[in-house]
Amino acid sequence: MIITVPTKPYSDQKPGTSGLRKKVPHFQQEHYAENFIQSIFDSLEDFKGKTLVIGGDGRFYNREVIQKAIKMAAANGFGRVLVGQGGILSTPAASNIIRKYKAFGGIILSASHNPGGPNEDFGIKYNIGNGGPAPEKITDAIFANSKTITSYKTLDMGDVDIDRLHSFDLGAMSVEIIDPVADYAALMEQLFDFPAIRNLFSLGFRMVFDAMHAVTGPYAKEILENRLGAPDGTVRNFVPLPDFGGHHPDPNLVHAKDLFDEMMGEDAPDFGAASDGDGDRNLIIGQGIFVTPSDSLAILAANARLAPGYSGGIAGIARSMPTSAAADRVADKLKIGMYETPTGWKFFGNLLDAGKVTICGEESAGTGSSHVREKDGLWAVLLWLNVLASRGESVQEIVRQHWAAFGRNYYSRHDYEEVDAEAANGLIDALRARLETLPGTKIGELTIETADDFAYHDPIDHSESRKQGIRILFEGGSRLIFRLSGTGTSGATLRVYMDRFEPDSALHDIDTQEALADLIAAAEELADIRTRTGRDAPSVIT
Ligand code: VG1
Ligand code: CO
Repeated sequence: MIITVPTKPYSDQKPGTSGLRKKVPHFQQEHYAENFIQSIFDSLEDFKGKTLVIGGDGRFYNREVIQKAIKMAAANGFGRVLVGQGGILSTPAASNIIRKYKAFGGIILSASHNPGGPNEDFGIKYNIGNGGPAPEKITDAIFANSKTITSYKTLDMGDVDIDRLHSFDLGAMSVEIIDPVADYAALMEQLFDFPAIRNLFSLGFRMVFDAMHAVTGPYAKEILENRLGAPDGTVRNFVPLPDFGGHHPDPNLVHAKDLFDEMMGEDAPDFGAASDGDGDRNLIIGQGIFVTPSDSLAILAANARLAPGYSGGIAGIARSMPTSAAADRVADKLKIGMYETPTGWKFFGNLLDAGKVTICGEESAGTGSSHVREKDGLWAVLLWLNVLASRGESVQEIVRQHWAAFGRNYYSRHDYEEVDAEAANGLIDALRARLETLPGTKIGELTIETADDFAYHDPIDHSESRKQGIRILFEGGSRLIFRLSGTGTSGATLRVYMDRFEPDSALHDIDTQEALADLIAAAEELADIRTRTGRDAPSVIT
Protein backbone atom coordinates (compact mmCIF):
# COMPACT_ATOMS: atom_id res chain seq x y z
CA MET A 1 0.00 0.00 0.00
CA ILE A 2 1.34 3.44 -0.97
CA ILE A 3 1.51 5.84 1.95
CA THR A 4 2.39 9.53 2.15
CA VAL A 5 4.53 10.27 5.19
CA PRO A 6 4.62 13.85 6.51
CA THR A 7 8.14 15.16 7.06
CA LYS A 8 10.04 18.36 7.82
CA PRO A 9 12.94 19.62 5.74
CA TYR A 10 16.57 19.40 6.80
CA SER A 11 18.59 22.40 5.71
CA ASP A 12 21.87 20.62 5.02
CA GLN A 13 21.18 18.32 2.09
CA LYS A 14 23.33 20.10 -0.48
CA PRO A 15 25.01 17.54 -2.76
CA GLY A 16 28.79 18.10 -2.88
CA THR A 17 31.44 17.03 -5.41
CA SER A 18 29.70 13.65 -5.73
CA GLY A 19 26.40 13.49 -3.92
CA LEU A 20 25.36 13.98 -0.33
CA ARG A 21 27.83 12.76 2.29
CA LYS A 22 27.30 12.78 6.06
CA LYS A 23 28.15 10.70 9.10
CA VAL A 24 25.95 7.63 9.55
CA PRO A 25 24.21 8.91 12.74
CA HIS A 26 23.32 12.05 10.80
CA PHE A 27 21.84 9.93 8.01
CA GLN A 28 19.95 7.87 10.60
CA GLN A 29 17.92 10.86 11.75
CA GLU A 30 14.22 10.39 11.21
CA HIS A 31 13.30 10.63 7.49
CA TYR A 32 16.76 12.00 6.60
CA ALA A 33 17.52 9.49 3.84
CA GLU A 34 13.87 9.45 2.72
CA ASN A 35 13.83 13.24 2.42
CA PHE A 36 16.85 13.21 0.16
CA ILE A 37 15.57 10.36 -2.01
CA GLN A 38 12.18 12.06 -2.40
CA SER A 39 13.96 15.32 -3.24
CA ILE A 40 15.82 13.45 -5.99
CA PHE A 41 12.59 12.02 -7.42
CA ASP A 42 10.89 15.42 -7.19
CA SER A 43 13.65 16.94 -9.31
CA LEU A 44 13.07 14.44 -12.15
CA GLU A 45 10.45 14.51 -14.88
CA ASP A 46 8.69 11.80 -16.86
CA PHE A 47 10.11 8.76 -15.12
CA LYS A 48 6.77 7.00 -14.60
CA GLY A 49 7.04 3.36 -15.65
CA LYS A 50 10.78 3.67 -16.32
CA THR A 51 13.75 1.81 -14.86
CA LEU A 52 15.87 2.86 -11.88
CA VAL A 53 19.17 1.20 -10.92
CA ILE A 54 19.93 0.86 -7.21
CA GLY A 55 23.14 -0.32 -5.55
CA GLY A 56 25.92 0.68 -3.23
CA ASP A 57 29.38 -0.10 -1.96
CA GLY A 58 28.23 -2.32 0.91
CA ARG A 59 29.14 0.06 3.70
CA PHE A 60 27.29 0.30 7.00
CA TYR A 61 23.64 1.44 6.48
CA ASN A 62 23.75 0.39 2.79
CA ARG A 63 21.17 -2.39 3.19
CA GLU A 64 18.71 -0.20 5.12
CA VAL A 65 18.78 2.60 2.55
CA ILE A 66 18.52 0.11 -0.36
CA GLN A 67 15.24 -1.09 1.17
CA LYS A 68 13.97 2.47 1.57
CA ALA A 69 14.94 3.36 -2.01
CA ILE A 70 13.20 0.30 -3.53
CA LYS A 71 9.93 1.00 -1.71
CA MET A 72 10.05 4.72 -2.49
CA ALA A 73 10.77 4.03 -6.17
CA ALA A 74 7.65 1.85 -6.32
CA ALA A 75 5.50 4.41 -4.51
CA ASN A 76 6.74 7.20 -6.79
CA GLY A 77 5.83 5.34 -9.96
CA PHE A 78 9.01 3.76 -11.39
CA GLY A 79 8.16 0.72 -13.52
CA ARG A 80 11.19 -1.39 -12.71
CA VAL A 81 14.22 -1.37 -10.43
CA LEU A 82 17.46 -3.25 -11.04
CA VAL A 83 19.19 -3.89 -7.73
CA GLY A 84 22.64 -5.39 -7.28
CA GLN A 85 22.51 -8.63 -5.30
CA GLY A 86 23.10 -7.95 -1.62
CA GLY A 87 22.74 -4.25 -2.41
CA ILE A 88 26.15 -4.27 -4.08
CA LEU A 89 27.10 -2.30 -7.20
CA SER A 90 30.39 -0.53 -7.71
CA THR A 91 30.02 3.01 -9.04
CA PRO A 92 31.37 2.15 -12.53
CA ALA A 93 29.28 -1.05 -12.65
CA ALA A 94 26.15 0.95 -11.77
CA SER A 95 27.02 3.41 -14.54
CA ASN A 96 27.33 0.51 -16.98
CA ILE A 97 24.00 -1.04 -15.91
CA ILE A 98 22.20 2.28 -16.34
CA ARG A 99 23.58 2.57 -19.88
CA LYS A 100 23.22 -1.06 -20.91
CA TYR A 101 19.59 -1.40 -19.80
CA LYS A 102 18.66 2.16 -20.84
CA ALA A 103 17.53 3.02 -17.33
CA PHE A 104 16.15 6.44 -16.50
CA GLY A 105 18.84 6.85 -13.84
CA GLY A 106 20.34 5.30 -10.75
CA ILE A 107 20.80 5.78 -7.03
CA ILE A 108 24.26 4.87 -5.79
CA LEU A 109 24.91 4.59 -2.06
CA SER A 110 28.49 5.35 -1.18
CA ALA A 111 30.83 7.77 0.51
CA SER A 112 33.57 6.54 -1.81
CA HIS A 113 36.98 6.39 -0.13
CA ASN A 114 35.71 7.75 3.20
CA PRO A 115 35.67 5.25 6.09
CA GLY A 116 32.50 3.27 6.88
CA GLY A 117 30.87 2.01 10.06
CA PRO A 118 28.25 3.08 12.63
CA ASN A 119 30.02 6.39 13.26
CA GLU A 120 31.68 6.89 9.90
CA ASP A 121 30.48 8.13 6.55
CA PHE A 122 27.53 7.40 4.30
CA GLY A 123 26.42 8.96 1.05
CA ILE A 124 23.79 9.01 -1.68
CA LYS A 125 24.28 10.19 -5.25
CA TYR A 126 22.00 10.27 -8.24
CA ASN A 127 23.19 9.38 -11.74
CA ILE A 128 21.32 10.30 -14.89
CA GLY A 129 20.43 8.23 -17.95
CA ASN A 130 23.86 8.54 -19.57
CA GLY A 131 25.23 6.73 -16.49
CA GLY A 132 27.03 9.76 -15.12
CA PRO A 133 26.70 11.92 -12.02
CA ALA A 134 23.80 14.36 -12.10
CA PRO A 135 24.85 17.76 -13.50
CA GLU A 136 24.64 20.88 -11.35
CA LYS A 137 21.23 21.80 -12.73
CA ILE A 138 19.80 18.64 -11.14
CA THR A 139 21.83 18.72 -7.93
CA ASP A 140 20.74 22.34 -7.40
CA ALA A 141 17.11 21.29 -7.90
CA ILE A 142 17.53 18.40 -5.43
CA PHE A 143 18.89 20.80 -2.82
CA ALA A 144 16.06 23.27 -3.44
CA ASN A 145 13.47 20.48 -3.05
CA SER A 146 15.09 19.25 0.14
CA LYS A 147 14.52 22.66 1.72
CA THR A 148 10.77 22.71 1.09
CA ILE A 149 9.81 19.04 1.32
CA THR A 150 6.67 18.29 3.36
CA SER A 151 6.11 14.58 2.71
CA TYR A 152 7.49 11.52 0.94
CA LYS A 153 5.88 8.48 -0.64
CA THR A 154 6.70 4.91 0.22
CA LEU A 155 5.12 1.48 0.57
CA ASP A 156 3.88 0.34 3.94
CA MET A 157 5.49 -3.10 4.07
CA GLY A 158 8.35 -5.18 5.41
CA ASP A 159 11.74 -5.68 3.74
CA VAL A 160 12.21 -7.44 0.42
CA ASP A 161 14.79 -10.17 -0.28
CA ILE A 162 17.78 -8.61 -2.03
CA ASP A 163 20.16 -11.52 -1.45
CA ARG A 164 18.87 -13.94 -4.07
CA LEU A 165 19.01 -13.48 -7.84
CA HIS A 166 15.27 -13.28 -8.56
CA SER A 167 12.48 -11.02 -9.81
CA PHE A 168 9.19 -10.08 -8.24
CA ASP A 169 6.50 -7.42 -8.36
CA LEU A 170 6.08 -4.69 -5.80
CA GLY A 171 2.70 -3.14 -6.58
CA ALA A 172 2.94 -1.96 -10.19
CA MET A 173 6.77 -2.03 -10.18
CA SER A 174 8.96 -5.03 -10.93
CA VAL A 175 12.12 -5.66 -8.94
CA GLU A 176 15.05 -7.55 -10.45
CA ILE A 177 17.90 -8.57 -8.19
CA ILE A 178 20.85 -8.84 -10.58
CA ASP A 179 24.40 -10.17 -10.55
CA PRO A 180 26.52 -7.09 -9.76
CA VAL A 181 29.60 -8.39 -11.61
CA ALA A 182 28.51 -10.15 -14.82
CA ASP A 183 27.69 -7.17 -17.07
CA TYR A 184 30.76 -5.26 -15.94
CA ALA A 185 33.10 -8.20 -16.52
CA ALA A 186 31.61 -8.68 -20.01
CA LEU A 187 32.29 -5.02 -20.82
CA MET A 188 35.91 -5.30 -19.68
CA GLU A 189 36.32 -8.37 -21.85
CA GLN A 190 35.24 -6.35 -24.88
CA LEU A 191 37.65 -3.50 -24.21
CA PHE A 192 40.85 -5.35 -23.37
CA ASP A 193 42.99 -8.07 -24.84
CA PHE A 194 42.19 -10.78 -22.30
CA PRO A 195 44.19 -13.51 -24.13
CA ALA A 196 47.33 -11.32 -24.04
CA ILE A 197 46.87 -10.55 -20.34
CA ARG A 198 46.16 -14.22 -19.61
CA ASN A 199 49.37 -15.07 -21.40
CA LEU A 200 51.26 -12.51 -19.30
CA PHE A 201 50.06 -14.18 -16.09
CA SER A 202 50.86 -17.64 -17.44
CA LEU A 203 54.45 -16.50 -17.97
CA GLY A 204 54.75 -15.79 -14.25
CA PHE A 205 53.90 -12.08 -14.10
CA ARG A 206 53.18 -11.30 -10.45
CA MET A 207 50.50 -8.89 -9.36
CA VAL A 208 48.85 -7.81 -6.12
CA PHE A 209 45.42 -6.18 -6.08
CA ASP A 210 44.19 -4.81 -2.77
CA ALA A 211 40.38 -4.51 -2.73
CA MET A 212 40.60 -2.89 0.73
CA HIS A 213 37.52 -4.87 1.93
CA ALA A 214 35.48 -2.64 -0.33
CA VAL A 215 33.27 -3.16 -3.34
CA THR A 216 35.84 -4.19 -5.96
CA GLY A 217 36.61 -7.50 -4.21
CA PRO A 218 34.06 -9.60 -6.13
CA TYR A 219 34.82 -7.79 -9.39
CA ALA A 220 38.59 -8.22 -9.12
CA LYS A 221 38.30 -11.89 -8.05
CA GLU A 222 36.14 -12.70 -11.05
CA ILE A 223 38.11 -10.73 -13.62
CA LEU A 224 41.73 -11.09 -12.49
CA GLU A 225 41.71 -14.57 -11.01
CA ASN A 226 38.82 -16.40 -12.71
CA ARG A 227 38.93 -14.90 -16.18
CA LEU A 228 42.55 -13.81 -16.54
CA GLY A 229 44.13 -16.69 -14.66
CA ALA A 230 46.08 -14.66 -12.10
CA PRO A 231 47.05 -17.01 -9.26
CA ASP A 232 44.72 -17.44 -6.33
CA GLY A 233 45.70 -14.85 -3.71
CA THR A 234 46.46 -12.12 -6.26
CA VAL A 235 43.37 -10.28 -5.01
CA ARG A 236 43.60 -9.41 -1.33
CA ASN A 237 40.99 -8.21 1.17
CA PHE A 238 38.32 -9.18 -1.33
CA VAL A 239 35.34 -9.58 1.02
CA PRO A 240 33.40 -6.29 1.19
CA LEU A 241 32.83 -5.39 4.86
CA PRO A 242 30.42 -2.75 6.27
CA ASP A 243 33.34 -1.02 8.02
CA PHE A 244 36.03 -1.93 5.44
CA GLY A 245 37.82 -3.83 8.19
CA GLY A 246 38.21 -0.57 10.13
CA HIS A 247 40.40 1.02 7.45
CA HIS A 248 39.95 3.93 5.08
CA PRO A 249 39.18 2.36 1.68
CA ASP A 250 41.33 5.05 0.10
CA PRO A 251 43.97 3.74 -2.28
CA ASN A 252 46.64 6.32 -1.56
CA LEU A 253 50.13 6.11 -0.16
CA VAL A 254 48.88 6.62 3.38
CA HIS A 255 46.04 4.10 3.51
CA ALA A 256 47.57 1.55 1.13
CA LYS A 257 50.97 1.87 2.76
CA ASP A 258 51.47 -1.89 3.16
CA LEU A 259 51.05 -2.40 -0.56
CA PHE A 260 53.36 0.51 -1.28
CA ASP A 261 56.06 -0.84 1.05
CA GLU A 262 55.78 -4.26 -0.54
CA MET A 263 56.17 -2.78 -4.02
CA MET A 264 59.27 -0.84 -2.95
CA GLY A 265 60.81 -3.81 -1.15
CA GLU A 266 63.03 -6.66 -2.26
CA ASP A 267 61.35 -9.31 -4.39
CA ALA A 268 58.43 -6.96 -5.08
CA PRO A 269 55.76 -8.22 -7.48
CA ASP A 270 55.68 -6.75 -11.01
CA PHE A 271 52.51 -4.76 -10.49
CA GLY A 272 50.52 -3.49 -7.53
CA ALA A 273 47.07 -1.93 -7.64
CA ALA A 274 44.14 -1.04 -5.42
CA SER A 275 40.74 0.58 -5.61
CA ASP A 276 38.54 2.57 -3.25
CA GLY A 277 35.26 2.05 -1.37
CA ASP A 278 33.00 2.27 -4.41
CA GLY A 279 35.47 1.06 -7.03
CA ASP A 280 35.96 4.21 -9.05
CA ARG A 281 39.49 5.16 -7.98
CA ASN A 282 42.75 3.38 -8.71
CA LEU A 283 46.25 3.09 -7.32
CA ILE A 284 48.98 2.00 -9.72
CA ILE A 285 52.42 0.96 -8.47
CA GLY A 286 55.16 -0.78 -10.38
CA GLN A 287 58.16 -2.58 -8.95
CA GLY A 288 59.97 0.28 -7.18
CA ILE A 289 57.83 3.04 -8.68
CA PHE A 290 54.57 4.74 -7.73
CA VAL A 291 52.77 6.15 -10.76
CA THR A 292 51.01 9.43 -9.94
CA PRO A 293 47.41 9.50 -11.19
CA SER A 294 48.30 12.48 -13.40
CA ASP A 295 51.15 10.53 -15.03
CA SER A 296 48.95 7.46 -15.28
CA LEU A 297 46.34 9.47 -17.20
CA ALA A 298 49.00 10.72 -19.63
CA ILE A 299 50.60 7.30 -20.09
CA LEU A 300 47.29 5.49 -20.57
CA ALA A 301 46.17 8.09 -23.10
CA ALA A 302 49.47 7.76 -24.99
CA ASN A 303 49.20 3.95 -25.06
CA ALA A 304 45.44 3.40 -25.31
CA ARG A 305 45.67 2.20 -28.92
CA LEU A 306 47.25 -1.01 -27.66
CA ALA A 307 43.87 -2.10 -26.23
CA PRO A 308 41.27 -3.45 -28.67
CA GLY A 309 38.59 -1.08 -27.33
CA TYR A 310 40.71 1.94 -28.32
CA SER A 311 42.57 0.58 -31.35
CA GLY A 312 41.07 3.30 -33.54
CA GLY A 313 42.70 5.98 -31.39
CA ILE A 314 41.17 8.36 -28.89
CA ALA A 315 39.11 11.43 -29.74
CA GLY A 316 40.43 13.71 -27.02
CA ILE A 317 41.48 13.93 -23.38
CA ALA A 318 39.88 15.78 -20.47
CA ARG A 319 41.41 16.42 -17.08
CA SER A 320 40.24 18.29 -14.03
CA MET A 321 41.96 21.65 -13.56
CA PRO A 322 44.14 20.61 -10.57
CA THR A 323 45.38 17.50 -12.42
CA SER A 324 48.93 17.96 -13.71
CA ALA A 325 49.43 19.12 -17.27
CA ALA A 326 51.22 15.87 -18.27
CA ALA A 327 48.26 14.74 -20.39
CA ASP A 328 48.22 18.05 -22.28
CA ARG A 329 51.45 17.21 -24.05
CA VAL A 330 50.12 13.80 -25.05
CA ALA A 331 47.08 15.48 -26.58
CA ASP A 332 49.42 17.91 -28.38
CA LYS A 333 51.46 15.10 -29.83
CA LEU A 334 48.41 13.06 -30.86
CA LYS A 335 46.86 16.26 -32.27
CA ILE A 336 43.62 15.67 -30.39
CA GLY A 337 41.46 17.92 -28.21
CA MET A 338 42.38 18.68 -24.59
CA TYR A 339 39.80 19.94 -22.09
CA GLU A 340 40.33 21.34 -18.61
CA THR A 341 37.27 21.02 -16.34
CA PRO A 342 36.43 21.71 -12.70
CA THR A 343 36.97 18.97 -10.12
CA GLY A 344 34.34 16.21 -10.17
CA TRP A 345 33.47 13.58 -12.75
CA LYS A 346 30.15 15.20 -13.63
CA PHE A 347 31.97 17.77 -15.75
CA PHE A 348 33.25 15.09 -18.15
CA GLY A 349 29.78 13.78 -19.03
CA ASN A 350 28.89 16.26 -21.76
CA LEU A 351 32.31 15.98 -23.43
CA LEU A 352 32.06 12.17 -23.44
CA ASP A 353 28.47 12.19 -24.70
CA ALA A 354 29.43 14.57 -27.51
CA GLY A 355 32.34 12.35 -28.53
CA LYS A 356 34.87 15.13 -27.89
CA VAL A 357 36.96 13.04 -25.52
CA THR A 358 37.60 9.33 -24.94
CA ILE A 359 39.81 9.35 -21.84
CA CYS A 360 39.40 11.48 -18.71
CA GLY A 361 41.23 11.75 -15.44
CA GLU A 362 41.66 13.48 -12.13
CA GLU A 363 44.71 13.80 -9.91
CA SER A 364 42.72 12.20 -7.09
CA ALA A 365 43.25 8.70 -8.54
CA GLY A 366 40.33 8.77 -10.95
CA THR A 367 40.78 7.63 -14.53
CA GLY A 368 38.17 6.46 -16.98
CA SER A 369 36.86 6.52 -20.50
CA SER A 370 33.80 6.68 -22.68
CA HIS A 371 32.89 3.05 -21.79
CA VAL A 372 30.88 4.36 -18.79
CA ARG A 373 30.25 7.82 -17.34
CA GLU A 374 32.14 7.40 -14.07
CA LYS A 375 35.78 6.98 -13.27
CA ASP A 376 36.65 3.32 -13.11
CA GLY A 377 39.32 1.79 -10.88
CA LEU A 378 39.49 -1.70 -12.37
CA TRP A 379 39.31 -0.33 -15.90
CA ALA A 380 42.54 1.63 -15.25
CA VAL A 381 44.18 -1.48 -13.79
CA LEU A 382 43.15 -3.56 -16.81
CA LEU A 383 44.34 -0.96 -19.31
CA TRP A 384 47.69 -0.92 -17.53
CA LEU A 385 47.81 -4.73 -17.71
CA ASN A 386 46.95 -4.58 -21.41
CA VAL A 387 49.75 -2.05 -22.02
CA LEU A 388 52.22 -4.11 -19.99
CA ALA A 389 51.27 -7.28 -21.90
CA SER A 390 51.54 -5.57 -25.29
CA ARG A 391 54.79 -3.73 -24.67
CA GLY A 392 56.54 -6.45 -22.70
CA GLU A 393 58.27 -3.82 -20.57
CA SER A 394 58.07 -3.07 -16.86
CA VAL A 395 56.04 -0.23 -15.33
CA GLN A 396 59.33 1.49 -14.49
CA GLU A 397 60.54 1.32 -18.09
CA ILE A 398 57.26 2.58 -19.48
CA VAL A 399 57.10 5.54 -17.09
CA ARG A 400 60.73 6.55 -17.65
CA GLN A 401 60.40 6.37 -21.42
CA HIS A 402 57.28 8.50 -21.16
CA TRP A 403 59.12 11.16 -19.15
CA ALA A 404 62.03 11.10 -21.57
CA ALA A 405 59.70 11.60 -24.52
CA PHE A 406 57.28 14.14 -23.00
CA GLY A 407 59.08 15.63 -20.01
CA ARG A 408 58.15 15.02 -16.37
CA ASN A 409 55.58 16.84 -14.26
CA TYR A 410 56.54 16.77 -10.62
CA TYR A 411 53.25 16.85 -8.82
CA SER A 412 51.89 16.73 -5.29
CA ARG A 413 48.74 17.56 -3.36
CA HIS A 414 48.85 18.74 0.25
CA ASP A 415 45.61 18.31 2.20
CA TYR A 416 44.80 20.11 5.44
CA GLU A 417 41.87 18.11 6.78
CA GLU A 418 39.20 19.09 9.29
CA VAL A 419 40.35 22.67 9.58
CA ASP A 420 38.00 25.32 10.87
CA ALA A 421 35.58 26.15 8.04
CA GLU A 422 35.74 29.87 8.66
CA ALA A 423 39.53 29.87 8.60
CA ALA A 424 39.58 27.87 5.37
CA ASN A 425 37.06 30.15 3.69
CA GLY A 426 39.01 33.16 4.94
CA LEU A 427 42.18 31.85 3.34
CA ILE A 428 40.52 31.37 -0.04
CA ASP A 429 38.71 34.73 0.17
CA ALA A 430 41.95 36.53 0.95
CA LEU A 431 43.62 34.99 -2.10
CA ARG A 432 40.62 35.77 -4.24
CA ALA A 433 40.74 39.41 -3.19
CA ARG A 434 44.38 39.71 -4.28
CA LEU A 435 44.21 37.93 -7.62
CA GLU A 436 44.52 41.02 -9.78
CA THR A 437 47.58 42.27 -7.93
CA LEU A 438 49.52 39.00 -8.25
CA PRO A 439 50.83 38.91 -11.85
CA GLY A 440 54.45 40.01 -11.93
CA THR A 441 55.01 39.19 -8.24
CA LYS A 442 58.31 37.40 -7.55
CA ILE A 443 58.51 34.74 -4.87
CA GLY A 444 62.02 33.36 -4.54
CA GLU A 445 62.99 32.20 -8.03
CA LEU A 446 59.38 32.12 -9.22
CA THR A 447 57.48 34.86 -11.02
CA ILE A 448 53.69 34.83 -11.19
CA GLU A 449 52.41 35.12 -14.73
CA THR A 450 48.65 34.98 -14.21
CA ALA A 451 46.23 34.27 -11.37
CA ASP A 452 42.52 33.57 -11.50
CA ASP A 453 39.59 31.82 -9.88
CA PHE A 454 38.93 28.99 -12.29
CA ALA A 455 35.64 29.31 -14.17
CA TYR A 456 34.41 26.73 -16.63
CA HIS A 457 32.23 27.30 -19.62
CA ASP A 458 30.81 23.95 -20.75
CA PRO A 459 31.33 23.86 -24.53
CA ILE A 460 28.32 21.59 -25.02
CA ASP A 461 25.48 22.94 -22.85
CA HIS A 462 27.07 26.37 -22.27
CA SER A 463 26.53 26.26 -18.50
CA GLU A 464 28.95 28.28 -16.39
CA SER A 465 30.63 27.02 -13.21
CA ARG A 466 32.50 29.70 -11.30
CA LYS A 467 34.77 29.78 -8.25
CA GLN A 468 36.25 26.34 -8.94
CA GLY A 469 39.67 26.97 -7.40
CA ILE A 470 42.37 29.62 -7.18
CA ARG A 471 44.89 29.03 -9.92
CA ILE A 472 48.30 30.66 -9.91
CA LEU A 473 50.44 30.16 -13.00
CA PHE A 474 54.15 30.91 -12.93
CA GLU A 475 56.48 31.75 -15.78
CA GLY A 476 57.87 28.48 -17.17
CA GLY A 477 54.64 26.54 -16.66
CA SER A 478 54.60 25.71 -12.94
CA ARG A 479 51.20 25.93 -11.26
CA LEU A 480 49.85 26.31 -7.74
CA ILE A 481 46.19 25.66 -7.00
CA PHE A 482 44.11 26.20 -3.87
CA ARG A 483 40.60 24.86 -3.39
CA LEU A 484 38.29 23.55 -0.69
CA SER A 485 37.03 19.97 -0.80
CA GLY A 486 33.38 19.31 -1.59
CA THR A 487 33.33 15.76 -0.23
CA GLY A 488 34.44 16.11 3.41
CA THR A 489 32.00 15.44 6.25
CA SER A 490 33.57 17.38 9.11
CA GLY A 491 35.02 20.90 9.05
CA ALA A 492 36.72 21.99 5.85
CA THR A 493 39.55 20.42 3.87
CA LEU A 494 41.99 22.74 2.15
CA ARG A 495 43.72 21.23 -0.86
CA VAL A 496 46.90 22.78 -2.23
CA TYR A 497 48.17 21.38 -5.54
CA MET A 498 51.69 21.83 -6.89
CA ASP A 499 52.70 21.11 -10.49
CA ARG A 500 56.17 21.70 -11.98
CA PHE A 501 57.17 20.74 -15.50
CA GLU A 502 60.71 19.48 -16.03
CA PRO A 503 61.69 18.77 -19.64
CA ASP A 504 65.30 17.80 -18.86
CA SER A 505 65.75 14.00 -18.45
CA ALA A 506 68.87 14.59 -16.37
CA LEU A 507 66.56 16.09 -13.73
CA HIS A 508 63.96 13.31 -13.61
CA ASP A 509 65.25 11.63 -10.45
CA ILE A 510 64.66 14.25 -7.81
CA ASP A 511 62.53 13.45 -4.77
CA THR A 512 59.08 14.93 -5.51
CA GLN A 513 58.74 17.11 -2.40
CA GLU A 514 62.26 18.40 -2.95
CA ALA A 515 61.57 19.14 -6.60
CA LEU A 516 58.52 21.12 -5.49
CA ALA A 517 60.17 22.93 -2.58
CA ASP A 518 59.99 26.36 -4.24
CA LEU A 519 56.30 25.94 -5.01
CA ILE A 520 55.57 24.67 -1.48
CA ALA A 521 57.29 27.73 -0.05
CA ALA A 522 55.40 30.00 -2.45
CA ALA A 523 52.09 28.47 -1.33
CA GLU A 524 52.88 29.28 2.29
CA GLU A 525 53.98 32.80 1.44
CA LEU A 526 50.90 33.53 -0.66
CA ALA A 527 48.26 31.98 1.57
CA ASP A 528 49.61 32.09 5.15
CA ILE A 529 48.52 28.50 5.55
CA ARG A 530 50.17 28.01 8.93
CA THR A 531 48.78 31.07 10.59
CA ARG A 532 45.32 30.75 9.10
CA THR A 533 44.78 27.02 9.67
CA GLY A 534 46.89 26.69 12.80
CA ARG A 535 48.64 23.71 11.19
CA ASP A 536 52.39 23.19 10.87
CA ALA A 537 52.10 20.60 8.15
CA PRO A 538 49.53 18.99 5.84
CA SER A 539 47.52 16.03 7.20
CA VAL A 540 48.01 14.06 3.98
CA ILE A 541 50.59 14.44 1.24
CA THR A 542 49.92 12.59 -1.98
C1 VG1 B 1 37.47 14.64 -4.31
C2 VG1 B 1 38.50 14.69 -5.41
C3 VG1 B 1 37.83 14.79 -6.76
C4 VG1 B 1 36.84 13.64 -6.92
C5 VG1 B 1 35.88 13.59 -5.74
C6 VG1 B 1 34.96 12.39 -5.79
O1 VG1 B 1 36.71 15.81 -4.32
O2 VG1 B 1 39.39 15.77 -5.22
O3 VG1 B 1 38.79 14.80 -7.77
O4 VG1 B 1 36.10 13.79 -8.10
O5 VG1 B 1 36.62 13.53 -4.53
O6 VG1 B 1 35.69 11.20 -5.86
P1 VG1 B 1 36.97 17.03 -3.31
O7 VG1 B 1 35.90 18.00 -3.59
O8 VG1 B 1 36.95 16.44 -1.92
O9 VG1 B 1 38.34 17.53 -3.64
V1 VG1 B 1 35.10 9.78 -5.12
O10 VG1 B 1 36.12 8.55 -5.44
O11 VG1 B 1 34.83 10.38 -3.62
O12 VG1 B 1 33.52 9.57 -5.89
CO1 CO C 1 35.21 6.62 -5.13
